[in-house]
Amino acid sequence: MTATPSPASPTADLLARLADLLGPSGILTETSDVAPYCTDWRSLYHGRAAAVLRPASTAELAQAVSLCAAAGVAMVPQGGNTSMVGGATPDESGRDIVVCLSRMNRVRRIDPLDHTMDIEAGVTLKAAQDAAREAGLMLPLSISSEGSAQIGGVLATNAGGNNTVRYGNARELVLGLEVVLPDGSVFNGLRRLRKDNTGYALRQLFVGSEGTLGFITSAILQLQPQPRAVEAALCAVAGAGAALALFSAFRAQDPALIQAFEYMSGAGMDLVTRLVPGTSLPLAEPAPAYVLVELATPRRNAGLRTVLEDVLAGMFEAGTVSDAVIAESEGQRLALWKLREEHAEAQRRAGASVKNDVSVPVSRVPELIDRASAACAALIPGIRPVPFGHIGDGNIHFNLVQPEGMDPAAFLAQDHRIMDTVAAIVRDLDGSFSAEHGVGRLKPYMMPDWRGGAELATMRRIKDAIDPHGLMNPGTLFPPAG
Ligand code: 2HG
Ligand code: ZN
Repeated sequence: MTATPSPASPTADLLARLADLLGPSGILTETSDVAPYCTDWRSLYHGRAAAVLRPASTAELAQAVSLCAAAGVAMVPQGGNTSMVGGATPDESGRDIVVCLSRMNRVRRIDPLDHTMDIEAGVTLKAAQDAAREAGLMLPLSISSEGSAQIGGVLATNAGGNNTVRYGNARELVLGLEVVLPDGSVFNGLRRLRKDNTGYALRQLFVGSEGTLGFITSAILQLQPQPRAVEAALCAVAGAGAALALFSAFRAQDPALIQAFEYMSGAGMDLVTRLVPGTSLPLAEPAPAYVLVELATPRRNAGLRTVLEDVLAGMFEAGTVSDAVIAESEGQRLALWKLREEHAEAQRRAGASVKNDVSVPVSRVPELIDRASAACAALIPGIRPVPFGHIGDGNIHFNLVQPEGMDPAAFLAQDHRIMDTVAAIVRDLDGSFSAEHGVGRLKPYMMPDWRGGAELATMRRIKDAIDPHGLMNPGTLFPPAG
C-alpha cells in the first residue's frame, strides 16, 4: 500500500456541517453519548471517537461521507457492536467518527415469488428472521448475537453461524447490495437476479471486507421456504471422530435435511450446566462429547422423525452414539439449543478465556482437537480447552479457559502465545486462523504470515483503489504497511 497521510481530526466546522445535514438525532458529540460506541461488547477494546453519526437514509450517509472524505477524516462503521475481534471499535486517537445505521431499519419488501428480501443495514438479524417467517419464508442465517447484530455488520463480516452447513455463509445469501463508497459515491447493486454475468461480482468484495471498503446500506437477500418439520436431538459420543461418523450417517440419508450439526465437549457442557442457571443435562450421565443435530424440511409428511430415529438406532448399534434425547416439543428443542448457545456465557463466568475461531477440513477436526489440546496443556498447565461449534462445516471454536485460580490478566497476557500455538496446528492441517469472526483489530498481525505474498498484496491494491486515503475503519484487517 502506498504511504497515506494519517487521517485528520474533525474540525468544529466539519462537525457543524454534519449536524446541519443530519439534524439533532443524527449526530452525537457529547463524551457520555459517544462513550458506549467506543468499547466492544466484551470490553476488550477501548477507543475514543470525535462523534457518532446516525444518518437516516443512504442519501444522508452519502453526503456525510463526502464531507468527512473531503476533510480527510476516518470513519468506523458500527452495527450492533457484537464483533468478536474488535472490528467495530475506534482506535485511541480520538480522531475517528463512528457511523451507525441503526436508524435505517426497514424491511422494505419481501417477494414471495422471487424468495427475496429487500432490507436496510440497520435491521437486526432477529428482526429480519422474524419478518421472513411472517411471510412464510426463512432467512437461513443464525448466530448467537442475532438479537443485536445488524444486517450491515452481518454482511460486512460475512457471518457464518449454525446453519452454514446447509445454506452457506452470509455471502451465499446476497443477491444485491447497495454501498456508500469512501468518497461518498453510491454503488447501487440492488439487483435480485440469480444470473447476472456482467463483469466482476463487485458486491462480493464488500461482503467480508470488515468495513474497510465502504458502508453497506441495504441488500437483497435470498430466502428459503419455511420448514414445516423440524427435529432436534442431543447425542452423547466418545469424541469428535464419533461425531463425524454420525455426521456421515445423516449425510448418507439426505444432506439437504441437516440444518445444523454442532459439537460440544464434555468440559464445555460441564461449565454450562454448572454455571448457567436454567440448564441441565437431559441425559442419564455426562459423556466425553456431544452433538446437537437439527433436521428440517419444508416437505409435508416428510417422515423426518423416522429418519432421525433410524440413523440414531444404527449409530447405537455401531457403538458410535451411547445415549440420545430427541426434543418432543418446541420448548425442549429450545432447551437443547440453550445448552449450545450458552457456551460463550459459561466460559465468561469461568474466568478469562482466549478464543480461537478456526476452521480445518471437516475430516481433520478430530486431529485438530487432540493436537491443540495437548499443545495448550504443555504451554500452560491447568489450561482448560473448551472446543465447540460448527463441526459440520469444519469451524471449531477452540477456546481456552484460564486455569482455576490463575490471575485472569496474567492469562490474557499470553493470548498471542496461545493463539499462535493453536494456529500452528491449524496451519499444518490446511485450515484458517479465522473461520467466521473475521480479523478485526485482534488478528491483523497474523495476515502477513497467513495471507502474505500475492494475496495480501492484491488485497492492499484493492483497498488502495477504493479507499486511497485509508479512511475506512483504519487498524482493522490490514497490518500496518511496513
Ligand atoms: C458461537 O458459535 C459464536 O457461539 C461465538 O461464534 C463463539 O464465543 C465463541 O467463541
Ligand atoms: Zn460460531
